[in-house]
Amino acid sequence: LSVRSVATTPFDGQKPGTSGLRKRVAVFQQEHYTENFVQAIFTAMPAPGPKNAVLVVGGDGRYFVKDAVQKIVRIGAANGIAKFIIGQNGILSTPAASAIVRKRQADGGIILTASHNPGGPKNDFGIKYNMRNGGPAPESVTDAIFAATRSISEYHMADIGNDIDLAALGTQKFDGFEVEIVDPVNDYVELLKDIFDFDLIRQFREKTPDFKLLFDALNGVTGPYGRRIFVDELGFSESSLEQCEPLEDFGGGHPDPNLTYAYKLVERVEKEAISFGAASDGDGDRNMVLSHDWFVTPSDSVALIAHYAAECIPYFKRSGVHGLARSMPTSCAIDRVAAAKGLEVFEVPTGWKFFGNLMDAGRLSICGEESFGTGSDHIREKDGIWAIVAWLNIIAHVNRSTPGASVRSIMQDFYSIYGRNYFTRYDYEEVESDGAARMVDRLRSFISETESDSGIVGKVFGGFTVAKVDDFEYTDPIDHSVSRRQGIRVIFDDSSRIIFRLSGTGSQGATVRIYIERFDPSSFDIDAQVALKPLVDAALEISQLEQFTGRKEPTVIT
Ligand code: VG1
Ligand code: CO
Repeated sequence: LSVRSVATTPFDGQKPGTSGLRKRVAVFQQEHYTENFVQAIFTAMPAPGPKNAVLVVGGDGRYFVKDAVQKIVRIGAANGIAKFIIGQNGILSTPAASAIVRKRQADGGIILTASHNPGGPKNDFGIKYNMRNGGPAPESVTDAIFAATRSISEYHMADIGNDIDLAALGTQKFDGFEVEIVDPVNDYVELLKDIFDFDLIRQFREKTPDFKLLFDALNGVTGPYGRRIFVDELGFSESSLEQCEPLEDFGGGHPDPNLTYAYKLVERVEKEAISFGAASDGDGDRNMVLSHDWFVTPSDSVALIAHYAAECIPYFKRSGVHGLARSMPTSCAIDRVAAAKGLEVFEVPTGWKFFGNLMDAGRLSICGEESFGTGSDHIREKDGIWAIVAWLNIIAHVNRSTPGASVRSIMQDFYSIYGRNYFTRYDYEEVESDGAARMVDRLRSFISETESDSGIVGKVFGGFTVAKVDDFEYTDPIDHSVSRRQGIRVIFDDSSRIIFRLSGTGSQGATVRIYIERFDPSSFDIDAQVALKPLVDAALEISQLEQFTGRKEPTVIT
Protein backbone atom coordinates (compact mmCIF):
# COMPACT_ATOMS: atom_id res chain seq x y z
CA LEU A 1 0.00 0.00 0.00
CA SER A 2 1.49 3.33 -0.96
CA VAL A 3 0.92 6.00 1.66
CA ARG A 4 1.62 9.68 1.43
CA SER A 5 1.86 12.08 4.38
CA VAL A 6 0.39 15.53 3.93
CA ALA A 7 1.63 18.45 6.02
CA THR A 8 -1.13 20.40 7.75
CA THR A 9 -1.79 22.81 10.61
CA PRO A 10 -4.56 22.67 13.25
CA PHE A 11 -7.98 24.27 12.75
CA ASP A 12 -9.71 25.96 15.66
CA GLY A 13 -12.96 24.59 16.98
CA GLN A 14 -12.78 20.90 16.01
CA LYS A 15 -14.28 19.98 19.37
CA PRO A 16 -16.99 17.32 19.15
CA GLY A 17 -20.23 18.51 20.77
CA THR A 18 -23.17 16.58 22.24
CA SER A 19 -23.05 14.26 19.24
CA GLY A 20 -19.94 14.64 17.11
CA LEU A 21 -18.46 17.55 15.17
CA ARG A 22 -21.14 19.60 13.39
CA LYS A 23 -20.39 22.56 11.15
CA ARG A 24 -21.52 24.15 7.93
CA VAL A 25 -20.63 22.10 4.82
CA ALA A 26 -18.39 24.95 3.63
CA VAL A 27 -16.31 24.57 6.78
CA PHE A 28 -15.77 20.85 6.08
CA GLN A 29 -14.93 21.66 2.46
CA GLN A 30 -11.92 23.78 3.39
CA GLU A 31 -8.67 22.19 2.29
CA HIS A 32 -7.42 19.75 5.02
CA TYR A 33 -10.37 20.44 7.39
CA THR A 34 -12.16 17.09 7.07
CA GLU A 35 -8.85 15.25 6.65
CA ASN A 36 -7.47 16.73 9.89
CA PHE A 37 -10.49 15.66 11.90
CA VAL A 38 -10.58 12.16 10.42
CA GLN A 39 -6.86 11.71 11.08
CA ALA A 40 -7.47 12.89 14.68
CA ILE A 41 -10.07 10.14 15.10
CA PHE A 42 -7.53 7.50 14.04
CA THR A 43 -4.79 9.08 16.17
CA ALA A 44 -7.09 9.01 19.21
CA MET A 45 -8.73 5.64 18.52
CA PRO A 46 -8.55 3.70 21.81
CA ALA A 47 -6.04 0.84 22.14
CA PRO A 48 -5.17 -1.23 20.18
CA GLY A 49 -5.79 1.59 17.68
CA PRO A 50 -6.54 1.47 13.97
CA LYS A 51 -3.98 -1.21 12.97
CA ASN A 52 -5.89 -4.18 11.49
CA ALA A 53 -9.17 -2.76 12.74
CA VAL A 54 -12.61 -3.21 11.16
CA LEU A 55 -14.50 0.06 10.72
CA VAL A 56 -18.16 0.65 9.82
CA VAL A 57 -18.81 3.80 7.77
CA GLY A 58 -22.06 5.39 6.65
CA GLY A 59 -24.23 8.45 6.93
CA ASP A 60 -27.67 9.93 6.54
CA GLY A 61 -27.34 10.64 2.81
CA ARG A 62 -26.90 14.37 3.16
CA TYR A 63 -24.73 16.43 0.86
CA PHE A 64 -20.97 15.68 1.31
CA VAL A 65 -21.47 12.18 2.81
CA LYS A 66 -19.99 10.45 -0.25
CA ASP A 67 -16.98 12.78 -0.41
CA ALA A 68 -16.32 12.19 3.27
CA VAL A 69 -16.56 8.40 2.85
CA GLN A 70 -13.87 8.50 0.13
CA LYS A 71 -11.59 10.54 2.40
CA ILE A 72 -12.18 8.21 5.36
CA VAL A 73 -11.22 5.15 3.29
CA ARG A 74 -7.97 6.76 2.09
CA ILE A 75 -6.96 8.09 5.52
CA GLY A 76 -8.18 4.99 7.38
CA ALA A 77 -6.30 2.60 5.08
CA ALA A 78 -3.13 4.69 5.54
CA ASN A 79 -3.60 4.39 9.31
CA GLY A 80 -3.86 0.60 9.13
CA ILE A 81 -7.60 -0.15 8.92
CA ALA A 82 -7.90 -3.67 7.47
CA LYS A 83 -11.56 -3.64 6.53
CA PHE A 84 -14.24 -1.06 5.91
CA ILE A 85 -17.91 -2.06 6.07
CA ILE A 86 -19.78 0.69 4.24
CA GLY A 87 -23.49 1.18 3.64
CA GLN A 88 -24.41 1.15 -0.05
CA ASN A 89 -24.03 4.65 -1.53
CA GLY A 90 -22.62 5.71 1.82
CA ILE A 91 -26.03 5.32 3.48
CA LEU A 92 -26.59 4.00 7.01
CA SER A 93 -29.07 5.34 9.52
CA THR A 94 -27.46 6.01 12.89
CA PRO A 95 -29.29 3.06 14.52
CA ALA A 96 -28.40 0.77 11.62
CA ALA A 97 -24.72 1.77 11.90
CA SER A 98 -24.80 0.93 15.61
CA ALA A 99 -26.50 -2.40 14.87
CA ILE A 100 -23.90 -3.32 12.23
CA VAL A 101 -20.93 -2.42 14.47
CA ARG A 102 -22.35 -4.84 17.05
CA LYS A 103 -23.45 -7.61 14.73
CA ARG A 104 -20.18 -7.66 12.77
CA GLN A 105 -18.07 -7.12 15.91
CA ALA A 106 -16.34 -4.18 14.28
CA ASP A 107 -13.83 -2.11 16.21
CA GLY A 108 -15.76 1.11 15.71
CA GLY A 109 -17.70 3.24 13.30
CA ILE A 110 -17.74 6.66 11.74
CA ILE A 111 -21.22 8.10 11.23
CA LEU A 112 -21.64 11.02 8.86
CA THR A 113 -24.57 13.14 9.90
CA ALA A 114 -25.68 16.41 11.40
CA SER A 115 -28.85 14.61 12.50
CA HIS A 116 -31.86 16.93 12.40
CA ASN A 117 -29.94 19.97 11.14
CA PRO A 118 -30.76 20.98 7.55
CA GLY A 119 -28.52 19.61 4.79
CA GLY A 120 -27.25 20.70 1.39
CA PRO A 121 -24.27 22.81 0.25
CA LYS A 122 -25.29 25.81 2.39
CA ASN A 123 -26.25 23.84 5.50
CA ASP A 124 -24.74 21.37 7.92
CA PHE A 125 -22.55 18.29 7.93
CA GLY A 126 -21.17 16.25 10.79
CA ILE A 127 -18.79 13.44 11.74
CA LYS A 128 -19.19 11.22 14.77
CA TYR A 129 -17.03 8.40 16.08
CA ASN A 130 -18.63 5.33 17.65
CA MET A 131 -16.97 2.69 19.76
CA ARG A 132 -16.79 -1.08 19.62
CA ASN A 133 -20.09 -1.37 21.54
CA GLY A 134 -21.81 0.59 18.76
CA GLY A 135 -22.28 3.67 20.92
CA PRO A 136 -21.04 7.24 20.62
CA ALA A 137 -17.53 7.78 21.96
CA PRO A 138 -17.46 8.86 25.61
CA GLU A 139 -16.01 12.21 26.63
CA SER A 140 -12.58 10.71 27.36
CA VAL A 141 -12.32 9.71 23.68
CA THR A 142 -13.87 12.87 22.21
CA ASP A 143 -11.45 14.88 24.39
CA ALA A 144 -8.55 12.85 22.98
CA ILE A 145 -9.81 13.47 19.43
CA PHE A 146 -9.99 17.19 20.16
CA ALA A 147 -6.47 17.15 21.63
CA ALA A 148 -5.23 15.42 18.46
CA THR A 149 -6.81 18.15 16.30
CA ARG A 150 -4.90 20.73 18.34
CA SER A 151 -1.48 19.20 17.76
CA ILE A 152 -1.82 17.73 14.26
CA SER A 153 1.02 18.40 11.82
CA GLU A 154 0.33 15.78 9.14
CA TYR A 155 -2.24 13.26 8.00
CA HIS A 156 -1.74 10.08 6.02
CA MET A 157 -3.45 9.14 2.76
CA ALA A 158 -3.38 5.85 0.89
CA ASP A 159 -2.92 6.22 -2.86
CA ILE A 160 -5.65 3.98 -4.20
CA GLY A 161 -6.23 5.60 -7.57
CA ASN A 162 -9.92 5.83 -8.42
CA ASP A 163 -12.63 6.41 -5.85
CA ILE A 164 -14.25 3.37 -4.22
CA ASP A 165 -17.41 2.18 -6.00
CA LEU A 166 -19.99 2.75 -3.28
CA ALA A 167 -22.90 1.36 -5.29
CA ALA A 168 -21.72 -2.22 -5.91
CA LEU A 169 -22.71 -4.61 -3.09
CA GLY A 170 -19.99 -7.05 -2.04
CA THR A 171 -16.30 -7.04 -1.25
CA GLN A 172 -13.63 -5.12 -3.14
CA LYS A 173 -10.01 -6.01 -2.36
CA PHE A 174 -7.19 -3.49 -2.34
CA ASP A 175 -3.52 -3.69 -1.55
CA GLY A 176 -3.48 -4.12 2.26
CA PHE A 177 -7.18 -3.67 2.99
CA GLU A 178 -10.69 -4.46 1.79
CA VAL A 179 -14.01 -2.71 1.44
CA GLU A 180 -17.36 -4.43 1.86
CA ILE A 181 -20.43 -2.58 0.63
CA VAL A 182 -23.53 -3.76 2.51
CA ASP A 183 -27.26 -3.28 2.12
CA PRO A 184 -28.13 -0.51 4.62
CA VAL A 185 -31.53 -1.96 5.56
CA ASN A 186 -31.31 -5.79 5.81
CA ASP A 187 -29.50 -6.34 9.10
CA TYR A 188 -31.52 -3.65 10.81
CA VAL A 189 -34.87 -5.09 9.70
CA GLU A 190 -33.80 -8.56 10.85
CA LEU A 191 -32.97 -7.10 14.26
CA LEU A 192 -36.36 -5.42 14.65
CA LYS A 193 -38.20 -8.56 13.55
CA ASP A 194 -36.46 -10.39 16.36
CA ILE A 195 -37.37 -7.71 18.92
CA PHE A 196 -41.04 -7.03 18.16
CA ASP A 197 -44.18 -9.08 17.58
CA PHE A 198 -44.65 -8.43 13.86
CA ASP A 199 -47.38 -11.09 13.64
CA LEU A 200 -49.42 -9.37 16.32
CA ILE A 201 -49.13 -6.01 14.55
CA ARG A 202 -50.13 -7.56 11.20
CA GLN A 203 -53.15 -9.28 12.74
CA PHE A 204 -54.19 -6.05 14.41
CA ARG A 205 -53.92 -4.18 11.10
CA GLU A 206 -56.03 -6.80 9.30
CA LYS A 207 -58.71 -6.78 12.01
CA THR A 208 -58.77 -3.00 12.31
CA PRO A 209 -59.07 -1.51 8.81
CA ASP A 210 -59.95 1.88 10.34
CA PHE A 211 -56.53 2.10 11.95
CA LYS A 212 -54.56 4.46 9.72
CA LEU A 213 -50.79 4.84 9.91
CA LEU A 214 -48.78 7.70 8.45
CA PHE A 215 -44.98 7.64 8.59
CA ASP A 216 -42.99 10.70 7.53
CA ALA A 217 -39.24 10.29 6.97
CA LEU A 218 -38.86 14.03 6.29
CA ASN A 219 -36.74 13.01 3.28
CA GLY A 220 -34.09 11.76 5.67
CA VAL A 221 -32.37 8.40 5.76
CA THR A 222 -35.28 6.34 7.17
CA GLY A 223 -37.42 6.31 4.00
CA PRO A 224 -36.14 2.92 2.79
CA TYR A 225 -36.24 1.48 6.33
CA GLY A 226 -39.82 2.70 6.78
CA ARG A 227 -40.95 1.27 3.46
CA ARG A 228 -39.48 -2.14 4.23
CA ILE A 229 -40.97 -2.34 7.71
CA PHE A 230 -44.35 -0.64 7.45
CA VAL A 231 -45.29 -1.62 3.90
CA ASP A 232 -43.37 -4.80 2.99
CA GLU A 233 -43.34 -6.46 6.42
CA LEU A 234 -46.37 -5.11 8.24
CA GLY A 235 -48.62 -4.67 5.20
CA PHE A 236 -49.65 -1.04 5.57
CA SER A 237 -50.50 0.68 2.30
CA GLU A 238 -48.04 2.69 0.22
CA SER A 239 -50.08 5.80 1.10
CA SER A 240 -48.90 5.35 4.71
CA LEU A 241 -45.56 6.78 3.63
CA GLU A 242 -44.78 10.48 3.34
CA GLN A 243 -41.47 12.07 2.22
CA CYS A 244 -39.75 8.68 2.15
CA GLU A 245 -37.29 9.56 -0.63
CA PRO A 246 -33.89 10.32 0.94
CA LEU A 247 -32.60 13.63 -0.45
CA GLU A 248 -29.20 15.28 -0.07
CA ASP A 249 -30.85 18.47 1.16
CA PHE A 250 -33.92 16.83 2.75
CA GLY A 251 -36.02 18.69 0.20
CA GLY A 252 -34.91 21.99 1.71
CA GLY A 253 -36.65 21.12 4.99
CA HIS A 254 -35.53 20.78 8.54
CA PRO A 255 -35.51 17.00 9.16
CA ASP A 256 -36.49 17.32 12.80
CA PRO A 257 -39.55 15.37 13.98
CA ASN A 258 -41.42 17.89 16.09
CA LEU A 259 -44.68 19.81 15.76
CA THR A 260 -42.94 22.74 14.07
CA TYR A 261 -40.76 21.07 11.46
CA ALA A 262 -42.89 17.99 10.73
CA TYR A 263 -45.83 20.23 9.84
CA LYS A 264 -46.82 18.19 6.76
CA LEU A 265 -47.34 15.12 8.90
CA VAL A 266 -49.15 17.09 11.60
CA GLU A 267 -51.52 18.62 9.02
CA ARG A 268 -52.35 15.32 7.35
CA VAL A 269 -52.81 13.51 10.67
CA GLU A 270 -55.35 16.13 11.73
CA LYS A 271 -57.13 16.50 8.40
CA GLU A 272 -57.41 12.79 7.67
CA ALA A 273 -58.11 11.83 11.30
CA ILE A 274 -55.12 9.48 11.30
CA SER A 275 -54.90 7.07 14.25
CA PHE A 276 -51.11 6.91 14.39
CA GLY A 277 -48.67 9.39 12.89
CA ALA A 278 -44.92 9.11 13.26
CA ALA A 279 -41.78 10.78 11.97
CA SER A 280 -38.05 10.45 12.36
CA ASP A 281 -35.11 12.76 11.82
CA GLY A 282 -32.39 13.06 9.17
CA ASP A 283 -30.26 10.20 10.54
CA GLY A 284 -33.11 8.12 11.94
CA ASP A 285 -32.37 8.14 15.65
CA ARG A 286 -35.23 10.46 16.68
CA ASN A 287 -38.97 9.86 16.57
CA MET A 288 -42.23 11.66 17.09
CA VAL A 289 -45.51 9.88 17.80
CA LEU A 290 -48.96 11.44 17.66
CA SER A 291 -52.57 10.87 16.66
CA HIS A 292 -55.25 13.24 15.37
CA ASP A 293 -56.37 13.82 18.95
CA TRP A 294 -53.15 13.45 20.96
CA PHE A 295 -49.50 14.44 20.85
CA VAL A 296 -47.22 12.12 22.82
CA THR A 297 -44.46 14.09 24.45
CA PRO A 298 -41.20 12.08 24.22
CA SER A 299 -40.79 11.96 28.00
CA ASP A 300 -44.17 10.21 28.21
CA SER A 301 -43.42 7.99 25.23
CA VAL A 302 -40.42 6.31 26.84
CA ALA A 303 -42.30 5.93 30.13
CA LEU A 304 -45.23 4.30 28.34
CA ILE A 305 -42.95 1.89 26.48
CA ALA A 306 -41.22 1.03 29.77
CA HIS A 307 -44.61 0.38 31.35
CA TYR A 308 -45.65 -2.17 28.70
CA ALA A 309 -42.32 -3.64 27.54
CA ALA A 310 -42.14 -6.76 29.68
CA GLU A 311 -45.81 -7.50 29.00
CA CYS A 312 -45.86 -7.54 25.20
CA ILE A 313 -42.52 -6.91 23.47
CA PRO A 314 -40.84 -10.27 22.82
CA TYR A 315 -37.27 -8.96 23.33
CA PHE A 316 -38.15 -7.85 26.87
CA LYS A 317 -40.42 -10.80 27.54
CA ARG A 318 -37.41 -13.02 26.87
CA SER A 319 -34.71 -11.18 28.76
CA GLY A 320 -36.56 -8.90 31.17
CA VAL A 321 -36.22 -5.19 31.79
CA HIS A 322 -33.08 -4.40 33.79
CA GLY A 323 -33.35 -0.77 34.70
CA LEU A 324 -34.52 2.47 33.12
CA ALA A 325 -32.93 5.85 32.49
CA ARG A 326 -33.52 9.33 31.16
CA SER A 327 -31.42 12.39 30.48
CA MET A 328 -31.58 15.03 33.20
CA PRO A 329 -33.95 17.48 31.48
CA THR A 330 -36.36 14.69 30.46
CA SER A 331 -39.50 14.59 32.61
CA CYS A 332 -39.65 12.25 35.58
CA ALA A 333 -42.56 10.16 34.22
CA ILE A 334 -40.23 7.18 33.69
CA ASP A 335 -39.07 7.44 37.32
CA ARG A 336 -42.64 6.68 38.37
CA VAL A 337 -42.73 3.58 36.20
CA ALA A 338 -39.40 2.46 37.65
CA ALA A 339 -40.68 2.96 41.20
CA ALA A 340 -43.87 1.00 40.49
CA LYS A 341 -41.97 -1.88 38.87
CA GLY A 342 -39.12 -1.95 41.37
CA LEU A 343 -36.48 -1.04 38.78
CA GLU A 344 -33.35 1.08 39.05
CA VAL A 345 -33.62 4.42 37.24
CA PHE A 346 -30.69 6.62 36.22
CA GLU A 347 -30.52 10.34 35.46
CA VAL A 348 -27.67 11.11 33.05
CA PRO A 349 -26.51 14.27 31.24
CA THR A 350 -27.93 15.15 27.84
CA GLY A 351 -26.56 12.96 25.03
CA TRP A 352 -26.96 9.27 24.26
CA LYS A 353 -23.30 8.51 24.99
CA PHE A 354 -24.08 8.55 28.72
CA PHE A 355 -26.38 5.50 28.50
CA GLY A 356 -23.84 3.13 26.96
CA ASN A 357 -21.85 2.14 30.04
CA LEU A 358 -25.03 1.31 31.97
CA MET A 359 -26.27 -0.85 29.09
CA ASP A 360 -22.93 -2.64 28.73
CA ALA A 361 -23.05 -3.36 32.48
CA GLY A 362 -26.53 -4.91 32.14
CA ARG A 363 -28.17 -2.28 34.33
CA LEU A 364 -30.18 -0.43 31.70
CA SER A 365 -32.75 -1.71 29.20
CA ILE A 366 -34.96 1.22 28.15
CA CYS A 367 -34.17 4.93 28.15
CA GLY A 368 -35.03 8.20 26.52
CA GLU A 369 -34.52 11.89 26.13
CA GLU A 370 -37.11 14.64 25.91
CA SER A 371 -35.58 15.61 22.55
CA PHE A 372 -37.51 12.88 20.68
CA GLY A 373 -34.93 10.21 21.51
CA THR A 374 -36.09 6.77 22.64
CA GLY A 375 -34.31 3.46 22.65
CA SER A 376 -33.06 0.35 24.37
CA ASP A 377 -30.04 -1.86 24.81
CA HIS A 378 -30.67 -3.63 21.47
CA ILE A 379 -28.11 -1.13 20.12
CA ARG A 380 -26.18 1.80 21.59
CA GLU A 381 -27.92 4.68 19.82
CA LYS A 382 -31.42 6.02 20.15
CA ASP A 383 -33.66 4.51 17.52
CA GLY A 384 -36.57 6.27 15.85
CA ILE A 385 -38.07 3.32 13.97
CA TRP A 386 -37.64 1.09 17.04
CA ALA A 387 -39.78 3.51 19.07
CA ILE A 388 -42.44 3.69 16.37
CA VAL A 389 -42.68 -0.10 16.07
CA ALA A 390 -42.72 -0.36 19.88
CA TRP A 391 -45.82 1.83 19.87
CA LEU A 392 -47.48 -0.29 17.17
CA ASN A 393 -46.68 -3.41 19.19
CA ILE A 394 -48.21 -1.86 22.32
CA ILE A 395 -51.31 -0.54 20.51
CA ALA A 396 -51.90 -3.99 18.98
CA HIS A 397 -51.42 -5.63 22.37
CA VAL A 398 -53.77 -3.28 24.26
CA ASN A 399 -56.40 -3.71 21.55
CA ARG A 400 -56.55 -7.44 22.28
CA SER A 401 -58.13 -6.76 25.69
CA THR A 402 -59.58 -3.33 24.91
CA PRO A 403 -60.75 -3.13 21.30
CA GLY A 404 -60.72 0.46 20.05
CA ALA A 405 -57.91 1.57 22.38
CA SER A 406 -56.20 4.60 20.81
CA VAL A 407 -53.02 6.57 21.39
CA ARG A 408 -55.08 8.99 23.42
CA SER A 409 -56.88 6.39 25.54
CA ILE A 410 -53.63 4.53 26.16
CA MET A 411 -52.00 7.72 27.45
CA GLN A 412 -55.05 8.59 29.59
CA ASP A 413 -54.93 5.14 31.16
CA PHE A 414 -51.23 5.61 31.83
CA TYR A 415 -51.87 8.96 33.56
CA SER A 416 -54.60 7.46 35.69
CA ILE A 417 -52.02 5.02 37.06
CA TYR A 418 -49.06 7.36 37.43
CA GLY A 419 -50.35 10.94 37.21
CA ARG A 420 -49.06 13.28 34.53
CA ASN A 421 -45.71 15.05 34.29
CA TYR A 422 -46.53 18.08 32.17
CA PHE A 423 -43.48 19.01 30.12
CA THR A 424 -42.42 21.57 27.56
CA ARG A 425 -39.18 22.83 26.07
CA TYR A 426 -38.51 26.31 24.66
CA ASP A 427 -35.62 26.67 22.19
CA TYR A 428 -34.07 29.99 21.23
CA GLU A 429 -31.93 29.10 18.23
CA GLU A 430 -28.89 30.94 16.91
CA VAL A 431 -28.85 33.69 19.51
CA GLU A 432 -25.74 35.78 19.93
CA SER A 433 -23.20 33.68 21.90
CA ASP A 434 -22.01 36.40 24.30
CA GLY A 435 -25.47 37.29 25.57
CA ALA A 436 -26.31 33.62 26.08
CA ALA A 437 -23.08 33.03 27.98
CA ARG A 438 -23.71 36.04 30.22
CA MET A 439 -27.22 34.83 30.94
CA VAL A 440 -25.91 31.42 31.99
CA ASP A 441 -23.18 32.99 34.15
CA ARG A 442 -25.78 35.00 35.99
CA LEU A 443 -27.94 31.91 36.52
CA ARG A 444 -24.90 30.13 37.90
CA SER A 445 -24.54 32.85 40.50
CA PHE A 446 -27.91 31.71 41.92
CA ILE A 447 -26.51 28.36 42.89
CA SER A 448 -27.01 28.55 46.60
CA GLU A 449 -23.93 26.65 47.65
CA THR A 450 -21.61 29.06 45.90
CA GLU A 451 -23.13 32.48 46.57
CA SER A 452 -25.71 32.31 49.29
CA ASP A 453 -26.30 36.07 49.20
CA SER A 454 -27.59 36.20 45.66
CA GLY A 455 -29.23 32.79 45.85
CA ILE A 456 -32.90 32.51 44.99
CA VAL A 457 -33.72 29.60 47.27
CA GLY A 458 -36.88 30.42 49.22
CA LYS A 459 -38.03 33.05 46.72
CA VAL A 460 -41.43 32.67 45.07
CA PHE A 461 -41.99 32.91 41.33
CA GLY A 462 -45.49 32.65 39.91
CA GLY A 463 -46.61 30.94 43.12
CA PHE A 464 -43.77 28.38 43.07
CA THR A 465 -41.17 28.42 45.85
CA VAL A 466 -37.56 27.65 44.89
CA ALA A 467 -36.20 24.73 46.92
CA LYS A 468 -32.82 24.23 45.25
CA VAL A 469 -30.58 25.53 42.45
CA ASP A 470 -27.65 23.56 41.11
CA ASP A 471 -25.58 22.84 38.02
CA PHE A 472 -26.10 19.19 37.17
CA GLU A 473 -23.07 16.99 37.73
CA TYR A 474 -22.94 13.30 36.88
CA THR A 475 -20.64 10.57 38.07
CA ASP A 476 -20.84 7.54 35.79
CA PRO A 477 -21.70 4.58 38.06
CA ILE A 478 -19.56 2.23 35.97
CA ASP A 479 -16.31 4.05 35.13
CA HIS A 480 -16.73 6.84 37.74
CA SER A 481 -15.90 9.56 35.22
CA VAL A 482 -17.39 12.91 36.21
CA SER A 483 -19.23 15.30 33.86
CA ARG A 484 -19.77 18.79 35.26
CA ARG A 485 -21.85 21.83 34.28
CA GLN A 486 -24.53 19.85 32.46
CA GLY A 487 -27.39 22.30 33.00
CA ILE A 488 -28.69 24.66 35.64
CA ARG A 489 -31.65 23.28 37.55
CA VAL A 490 -34.13 25.35 39.48
CA ILE A 491 -36.16 22.90 41.53
CA PHE A 492 -39.31 24.02 43.36
CA ASP A 493 -40.71 22.68 46.59
CA ASP A 494 -43.56 20.87 44.77
CA SER A 495 -40.92 19.04 42.57
CA SER A 496 -41.58 21.27 39.54
CA ARG A 497 -38.38 22.01 37.63
CA ILE A 498 -36.97 24.62 35.29
CA ILE A 499 -33.71 23.72 33.56
CA PHE A 500 -31.47 25.98 31.51
CA ARG A 501 -28.87 24.61 29.08
CA LEU A 502 -26.92 25.69 26.05
CA SER A 503 -27.12 23.31 23.12
CA GLY A 504 -24.04 21.35 22.12
CA THR A 505 -25.22 20.48 18.60
CA GLY A 506 -25.72 23.85 16.90
CA SER A 507 -23.38 25.04 14.17
CA GLN A 508 -23.96 28.79 14.43
CA GLY A 509 -24.19 31.10 17.48
CA ALA A 510 -25.75 29.63 20.63
CA THR A 511 -29.04 27.87 21.22
CA VAL A 512 -30.66 28.34 24.62
CA ARG A 513 -32.92 25.56 25.83
CA ILE A 514 -35.38 25.96 28.70
CA TYR A 515 -37.03 22.79 29.98
CA ILE A 516 -40.12 23.02 32.18
CA GLU A 517 -41.88 20.31 34.13
CA ARG A 518 -44.71 20.06 36.64
CA PHE A 519 -46.34 16.95 38.06
CA ASP A 520 -50.11 16.75 38.39
CA PRO A 521 -51.54 13.70 40.17
CA SER A 522 -55.14 14.19 39.04
CA SER A 523 -55.70 16.54 36.07
CA PHE A 524 -54.57 14.92 32.85
CA ASP A 525 -56.37 16.80 30.15
CA ILE A 526 -55.01 20.32 30.31
CA ASP A 527 -53.09 21.65 27.31
CA ALA A 528 -49.40 21.49 28.34
CA GLN A 529 -48.82 25.14 27.38
CA VAL A 530 -51.70 26.18 29.63
CA ALA A 531 -50.68 23.89 32.48
CA LEU A 532 -47.11 25.22 32.40
CA LYS A 533 -47.72 28.92 31.70
CA PRO A 534 -46.90 30.14 35.25
CA LEU A 535 -43.61 28.20 35.18
CA VAL A 536 -42.73 29.50 31.72
CA ASP A 537 -43.23 33.02 32.99
CA ALA A 538 -41.14 32.20 36.04
CA ALA A 539 -38.34 30.89 33.80
CA LEU A 540 -38.30 34.08 31.76
CA GLU A 541 -38.28 36.19 34.92
CA ILE A 542 -35.52 34.18 36.61
CA SER A 543 -33.29 34.13 33.53
CA GLN A 544 -34.09 37.60 32.16
CA LEU A 545 -33.79 35.89 28.80
CA GLU A 546 -35.18 38.79 26.83
CA GLN A 547 -32.68 41.28 28.24
CA PHE A 548 -29.75 38.95 27.54
CA THR A 549 -30.73 37.63 24.11
CA GLY A 550 -33.17 40.19 22.74
CA ARG A 551 -35.63 37.37 21.99
CA LYS A 552 -39.30 37.80 22.79
CA GLU A 553 -40.42 34.41 21.48
CA PRO A 554 -38.77 30.99 21.22
CA THR A 555 -37.86 29.59 17.80
CA VAL A 556 -39.42 26.23 18.58
CA ILE A 557 -41.66 24.95 21.36
CA THR A 558 -41.79 21.20 21.91
C1 VG1 B 1 -29.62 17.70 21.32
C2 VG1 B 1 -30.62 17.11 22.28
C3 VG1 B 1 -30.03 15.89 22.96
C4 VG1 B 1 -29.60 14.87 21.88
C5 VG1 B 1 -28.67 15.54 20.90
C6 VG1 B 1 -28.28 14.64 19.75
O1 VG1 B 1 -28.46 18.11 22.01
O2 VG1 B 1 -31.01 18.07 23.23
O3 VG1 B 1 -30.97 15.34 23.84
O4 VG1 B 1 -28.96 13.77 22.47
O5 VG1 B 1 -29.27 16.71 20.35
O6 VG1 B 1 -29.40 14.19 19.05
P1 VG1 B 1 -28.18 19.62 22.42
O7 VG1 B 1 -26.81 19.64 23.02
O8 VG1 B 1 -28.31 20.43 21.17
O9 VG1 B 1 -29.25 19.98 23.39
V1 VG1 B 1 -29.28 13.93 17.38
O10 VG1 B 1 -30.69 13.22 16.82
O11 VG1 B 1 -28.90 15.49 16.94
O12 VG1 B 1 -27.96 12.95 17.23
CO1 CO C 1 -30.53 12.38 14.98
